[in-house]
This record gives sequence, structure tokens and C-alpha cells, in this order.
Amino acid sequence: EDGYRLWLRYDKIDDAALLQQYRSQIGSVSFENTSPTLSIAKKELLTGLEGLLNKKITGGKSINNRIVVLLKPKESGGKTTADYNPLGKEGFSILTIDKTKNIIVITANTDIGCLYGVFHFLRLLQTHQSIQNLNITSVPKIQNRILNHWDNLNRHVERGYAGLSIFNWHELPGYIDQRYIDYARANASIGINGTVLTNVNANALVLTKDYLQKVKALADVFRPYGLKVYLTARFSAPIEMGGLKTADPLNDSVRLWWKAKADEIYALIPDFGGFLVKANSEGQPGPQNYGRTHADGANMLADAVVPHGGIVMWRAFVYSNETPEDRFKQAYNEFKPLDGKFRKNVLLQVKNGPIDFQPREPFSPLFGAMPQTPLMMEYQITQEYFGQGTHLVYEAPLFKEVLDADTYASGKGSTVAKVIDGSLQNYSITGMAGVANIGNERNWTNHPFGQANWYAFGRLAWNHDLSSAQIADEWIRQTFGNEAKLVSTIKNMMLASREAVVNYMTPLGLAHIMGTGHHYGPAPWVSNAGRADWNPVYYHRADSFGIGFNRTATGSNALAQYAPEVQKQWNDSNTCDEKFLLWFHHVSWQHKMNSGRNLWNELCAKYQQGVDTVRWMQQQWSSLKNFVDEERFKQVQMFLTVQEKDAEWWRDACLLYFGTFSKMPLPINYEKPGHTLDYYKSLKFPFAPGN
Ligand code: BDP
Repeated sequence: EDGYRLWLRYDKIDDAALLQQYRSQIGSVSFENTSPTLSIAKKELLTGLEGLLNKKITGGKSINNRIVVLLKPKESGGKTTADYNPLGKEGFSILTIDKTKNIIVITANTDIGCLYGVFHFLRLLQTHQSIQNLNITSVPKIQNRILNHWDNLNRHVERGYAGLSIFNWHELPGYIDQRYIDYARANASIGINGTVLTNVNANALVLTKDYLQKVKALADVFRPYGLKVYLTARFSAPIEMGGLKTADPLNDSVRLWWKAKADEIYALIPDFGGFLVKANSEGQPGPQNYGRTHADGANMLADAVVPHGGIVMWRAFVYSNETPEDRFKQAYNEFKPLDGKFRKNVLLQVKNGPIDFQPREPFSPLFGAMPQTPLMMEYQITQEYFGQGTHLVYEAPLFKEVLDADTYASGKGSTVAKVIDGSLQNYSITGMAGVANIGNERNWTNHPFGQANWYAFGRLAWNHDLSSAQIADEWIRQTFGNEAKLVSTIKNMMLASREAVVNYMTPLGLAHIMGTGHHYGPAPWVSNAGRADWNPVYYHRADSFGIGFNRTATGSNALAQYAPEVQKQWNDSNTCDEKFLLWFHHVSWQHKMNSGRNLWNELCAKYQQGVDTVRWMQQQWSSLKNFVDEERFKQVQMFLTVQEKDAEWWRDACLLYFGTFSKMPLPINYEKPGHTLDYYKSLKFPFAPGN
């Protein structure tokens, strides 16, 4: 059990009674239409059923106990009572149409809808659901559900912790690795319909003729799985590849160059998705190099792809070293004035929080603030700031926390989810992106539980109403098994894990106090990074009075970027949710917390709580020895030991350091740090995966 199969394990159902029941309910399958996608659906359904039921499934003529997969019949008066209108291009229905004969229909307007329906049906069996009287309709809430690979052409993955890139550019287009097919299949099973193949820190080489042939080979593999390919566009490509003197987006030759490039791409890949762009951010070139705005840059690319139906995802992760302005405020300041200035096929891709994928951030103030520009969400699935490939952290609670946050953009209930699914501000296109955590490790994600984050991202992009617990439940049943103890134990671990990591790394609203470059361990003392806003001391601002970043009106006033109701929620240090306290306030070490403790003691308690939760997870996992196969049991066990050590390291290094400001001792009975502060400061990580 090496993890390669992900959640698509179709082993025989081990509940004898249920197996018997399913077997009697499912005898044959029939596909009423044909297409490359429907052949895949058929193969998947047969493989799945034969594995799960451990019996041969026929395509035979028997009418009873049949599963029928069919496209919307062209003629009226077709075979189902399905209502096709709401299903759109990707939705599906699964209906029991004849209770006596026991006929189940999986149907959609499109073949990809049918494939999604087949995966959903198999999931019902994998998770031991009843398949009697089915009446399911499922339609994605977000149109573009996209993985962002930060993969370089030399196969190094920026912030990747699961081996090399799965895309082997050297061998493409001649050699099609089976992994490409399994990757597409896994994505289709959770409704992911797009993939950006290349790093946002882009290399223009991918836009050359030879590389486009390789991209085409991948697109051809992915197409029947409903997975479109996208590329990152390096803004200076017209200079680097095209021999032009400028990349000014208002220059005619530049515009023509991009137009011709888009035409060339679409001639090879007619359903190419479009471009993702990081511009004028962390050293990447962009329109501002020529005195133009982000809208000018995005619109130029949008014009190039629009004749072919393509989109541009323009990143809002932009901040400048030159301005003394709080980094928190910069994306909003930059983009809010551009609302309404983008072409219709541009989405602004906004990271969930205002800074950078920290274990906990308040939602980005851009959400809700740009009613005339479709904003899409960018999450980071890869665990750059979450213990990387070694910590067990289930990210769905983070994803949900942001989706459920209320922007109050149009009064109460204006959640971030409603902003990005377009329902609040009538966006015509919608999207959600996740920075992939996938590599060529045998089990795809290195940590066996990393798979859950890929899974959760896809499921939430399809339906953000699902709860973290529901998604965990599904994933565990498909990935490990259905025994009640197994499911409940793992679920509890997963649901506690994100708060644990917040506690042992950055409790009470701390952020960005990790080591420079590699971003793995704690380094709150760092003050000499290349830019002020890359320094941990910039973020925590600890001094003899207290700790935290004052973002109220007496400080940077970043809070003013939120709706008044949100400001009200956070702008008083006595009533601010303690989860976000140090995000918005510089608070005295003596500040009285809800627990009755002062801030210093609360900080100590939180760090300890983080460590304790990891130890609790270790115990929980140990209790599953007889429920989990040996291989994965050991892997997770070893990783939990690493995680425990790392949690202690974070706790000890941070508290020793912050204690030099608070001048208060660790509470009595507190575990003594293993080493001195100097020791933690001296640690070096020459082989840690950097960027
Ligand atoms: C940061 C990463 C860096 C990325 C950057 C981005 O450390 O490697 O290039 O985000 O999102 O979190 O562009």
C-alpha cells in the first residue's frame, strides 16, 4: 500500500452485509453514448465496480439492476426525468429511475459531466452510502478549479516537498508517463478542471515552439479528463524570446507578438485555458517597468487570448519594497483603484490572506472590495509554512475559515465564498486556484496526509458548502477504510491539526516568523533580510512593552480597508477575536486575555498546547496500528515524531526569544527548553528545500 492509488482505491468492500447488498443491486452497466471521455468513464466504472464488488460486471442485456450512463437525449421525451437545465456544462444527476427493476441513471449534458457523475457514484460505494432511491444533483459552484504548479522546467518545484516535478520536459513529447494519466484521473475524480503547468516565477522558454509541442502532448492526455492546461506568461518574453526591445503592454509590436504567440498556442491546443501572471512582484517583470498599470498588462494578454476563449489570471500578490506602507495594505492599494478597468476575460487571483499563506491570516481585504472585477481565490496546498512535507496538517479548516468569513460588502452574510462564486457581485467568471503539493514521490505528496489537502481543495472548489469534517470523512474512508474507530480517530486528528500548527508556530495572530529562505523552522529574531518586509521582526514588533502589529487607526490603519462591520469586530484589542489579536494590535505583555492569563502566559500556554496536540495525535495514531497497513502506519508514525520535535523547537525558540522582551519567566511546571536561544539561532539548514 504505497499510496500511489490516492483515494481511488477500489478494494473489495469489507462489510459482508453491505457487499451482498451492493452486489444484488448492481448487475450490469450500459453506456448509451460514446466519446473519449465516456470510454474513460466506462473503464473507471467497470474497474471500480469490479474491484469494490469483486465480481464481473457485464454490459449484458439484463434490464434489472442496471447502471445507465447517458448524455442528455437529443430528442425530447428521453429516458429520464432529469432536469438538464441546471446541470450546465459540468453538473450531473444520479437518479434511481425504476425502483422495481432497480435502474440507476448517471446523466449530464456533457460527457465530462457523466465522468464526474461516475466518480461520484463510485465514491458512494467507497464510502458505504446507500444507493437506494438515489436523487442526486451536483453542479460546481466555481467555474475554474485550477491547480497551480510552481514547477520549473528543470523539474525543481518551488516550495515543493514531494520530489521533482511530475512533468518531465526532457522526455516530452515522445514519452507519455503513466503518471500523467493517473494525475488527470485523480483531478477529474474531484472535479479539478485546470492545471497551470509552470511556476509563477516564470521562464519564457516554455513559450518556444519546441516546448509548446511538449505542452500539447500533455494537453492531449488531459483533455478527455476535462483538464485544461494553462501556462505562466513571463512578462518580458517578447524581449527574451521575441527579440523586441520592450515589453511595454501599450506598444503595438509587443501586442502583436503576444497575439501571434496566442494564435500559435491555440493552433496546437485549441482548448488552451490561458495565462497566469505574476508581474511586478518579488523581482518579476511587469507593466510597471514601463509606467503602465496592472490593468494595462492584464488587458494586453486578455486581448491576445480572447478570440480563442482564453482567460488571464492576474495575481494580486504584489508588494513593493520601495514604499514604507505596511505590506498588508499594498495589494488593496494597488488593485482597488483598478476595479472595472480589466477586460471581461481577466480574473484577479488573490491569496486568501493579505500577506502570504501564513498558518492563519485574516481574509484579504480585496474580497468584496472589487465588485466589477472577478476575484478568484488562491490557496496554497503545498505546505510551505506548514511544516512542509513532514507535518500532518489538514488544510480544509483554513480554506473554510476564509470562505466563511463575512466581508459585509453588501451587508451581513456577504461571505468570501459568495464573492468568489460570483453570487454576491454577479461575476461572470469565477475561479479557485491551489498551489499544488504534488511531486514524483511514489505517493504523490510525500506525507500520506498531504493527499487529503489536494482532495479537499478539489472538493471545496466544486462545492464550498461541504464542511471540513465531511470532506475528511470521505477522504479517510476512500484512503484508509470504513471502520468506525479508524474513521473517527483519523478525523479527529485531522480536524485538530491545523489549530495545532497555528499554536506551535504562530499563535494569537503572529505571522511570518519563520526562517529566511527555506521557511521551515522558527527564526523570529531575523532582522537582516534583503528587504524590511521579509524580516520576522517587521511582523511581530516585539519590544519591552508588548508584541504585535498595530494596524488600527493609531498604527498602519490597514483595518480601514475592511467594511465598517469587520473593522468593528477587530479594532478593539479588548474585544478582537484572540486568533487575530496580534495581526491588528500591539498589545502589552500584561494584557488580560479571555482565559484570565496575561498575554505572556497565554502565549506560553498556546505554544505548549500546540506541542500537546501533536503528542495527542501520536497517541491517536498509535491506537490505529491494527487498522492501517504497515507501510503507511510507519510513515505517518515517523513523520509525527518529526512533527513533535519540530513543534518543541518552534515553542522553545520562540518563547526564549520573546522572553527577552517580556522579561517574564516561563510558567512554573513548564517544560524547560532543550537548548539555549543562541543554539536555536545558530542552526543552519544547507540542505533544506529552499525556493
Ligand atoms: C511565497 C513563496 C515564493 C513564491 C511567492 C508567490 O515563498 O516562493 O514565489 O510566494 O506566491 O510564499 O509568488
